[in-house]
Amino acid sequence: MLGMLGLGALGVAAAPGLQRGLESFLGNAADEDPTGLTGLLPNGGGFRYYSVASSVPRKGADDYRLTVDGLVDRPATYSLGELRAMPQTRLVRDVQCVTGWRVPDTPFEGVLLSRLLDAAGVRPTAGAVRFTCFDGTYSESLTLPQARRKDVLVALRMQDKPVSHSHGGPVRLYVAPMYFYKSAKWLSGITLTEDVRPGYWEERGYDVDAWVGRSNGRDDAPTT
Ligand SMILES: Nc1nc2c(c(=O)[nH]1)N[C@H]1C(S)=C(S)[C@@H](COP(=O)(O)O)O[C@H]1N2
Ligand SMILES: [Mo]
Repeated sequence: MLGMLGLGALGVAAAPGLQRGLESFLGNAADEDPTGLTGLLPNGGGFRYYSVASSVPRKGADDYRLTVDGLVDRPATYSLGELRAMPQTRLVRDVQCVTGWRVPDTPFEGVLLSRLLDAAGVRPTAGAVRFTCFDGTYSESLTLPQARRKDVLVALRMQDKPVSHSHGGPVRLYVAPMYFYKSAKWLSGITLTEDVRPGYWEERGYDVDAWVGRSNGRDDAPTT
């Protein structure tokens, strides 16, 4: 409990853009809710749009690039068109933010992360994957076995539409079995590393293994 209280303060200190941009709107709500705004923002279908960066460039078919590098034999860079041309997988699961809000039965569609890892030829020394974002700030991580799961996507579509800019488009990560903070928005880099490098919220105390219902989110989070 003390840990979580400490976390709230840390999260706010580390997100000055958010505080500056939204404090008039939210008052102190963000103090208690560092990873998912408390529901005061206009949102589509139960989602809270969330960004720790104060502004994020818009990218589309002309200028979007996804790099796969690190401990791989064949580093690669994909355009949006190239990702769209690959086989697409569709998943329909509940989205669950660690702070409690959830959106049931949300379709995501995209390229299996494991396919991109196989194409890159992961070296035996690699044990983890680090994700970086073109917002310049956010990062995430998965162990290699987690990253190879069939319910982890490099998502191009969400709610049966191209992923919108606010939801992290044109390409975001979607880690279906974990809290939504694992699903990095504005995905631009996939780097194979030896060990897990904790991501943005993980450096601020949230669990690296963010299984819904089995990590340090809310005690009452449902186990879907
Ligand atoms: N780049 C980036 N990705 C991010 C975040 C962020 O602030 N920046 N927030 C995370 C958190 S805590 C949540 S709940 C979801 C919110 O996704 P949404 O804005 O599409 O609802 O994105 C996750 N991915
Ligand atoms: Mo979140």
